[in-house]
Amino acid sequence: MRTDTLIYSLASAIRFWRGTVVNSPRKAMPAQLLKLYDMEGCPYCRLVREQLTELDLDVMILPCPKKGSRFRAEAQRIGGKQQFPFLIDDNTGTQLYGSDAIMDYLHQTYPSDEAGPPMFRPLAHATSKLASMLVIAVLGMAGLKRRPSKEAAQPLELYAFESSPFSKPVRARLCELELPYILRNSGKGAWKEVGRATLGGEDNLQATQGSTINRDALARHTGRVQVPYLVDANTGEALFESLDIVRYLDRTYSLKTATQAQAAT
Ligand SMILES: N[C@@H](CCC(=O)N[C@@H](CS)C(=O)NCC(=O)O)C(=O)O
Repeated sequence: MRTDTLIYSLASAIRFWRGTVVNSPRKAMPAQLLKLYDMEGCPYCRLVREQLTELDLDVMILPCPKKGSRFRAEAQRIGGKQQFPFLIDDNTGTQLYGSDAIMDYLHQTYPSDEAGPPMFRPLAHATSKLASMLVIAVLGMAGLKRRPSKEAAQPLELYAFESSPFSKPVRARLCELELPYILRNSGKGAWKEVGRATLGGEDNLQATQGSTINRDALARHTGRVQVPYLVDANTGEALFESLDIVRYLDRTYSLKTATQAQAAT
């Protein structure tokens, strides 16, 4: 098993695999995409992203790694400080800092039919910090430190769910490269689907059809329900497989030399 997969799996286990299963599939997304100024490796941002998976909500991620030069200044201009997570919801004219305030807001504004077990906040904060520390200890500043990159004219699109150990390295690289992306949250429709990496073939696709908006879209467009899946409208590229996606991002957007990028994968 890859070291990063093992570490990200352990981190998700520490978080009790929150951010895996949707509470109840959403019938439609909010009219305006939510926006989250986010740092992938930040434990508070993780809690918000877990909830977005469980509430089955898409979100525009505006990555703000340490020393980031693209969206940090924007967050400061709009909200007054560089603190992450920072949520903007144009559907209600809301701007919020603070993971607890954001989670309370999302819970009230976008309730689901079957709310999942409530997060006991002190435990959520403690375990999320522990998960981040584990990742930093073994994988370094993954998802925290800026890598010089070319700008993308249009946001990329990523089908993923928060706890997925294969989605995590892709989100980490998108954050490091400061590439904005629409996170198409694709949480599993039920706990019984956990552990099944890929759904393909007619029987499996029948089972997953309509389970969530994004899983349904994946099945329709690709014939496969597997995450991560990246779509890049800038180049017309669309691909599965975390390692291939990270290599694609480095090749296309990183300003590091090819050798450095190769060493980092
Ligand atoms: N209480 C806040 C704490 C958020 C926080 O401390 N975020 C850190 C990142 S983990 C941050 O924004 N640091 C400033 C920076 O990275 O520039 C919350 O729950 O959202």
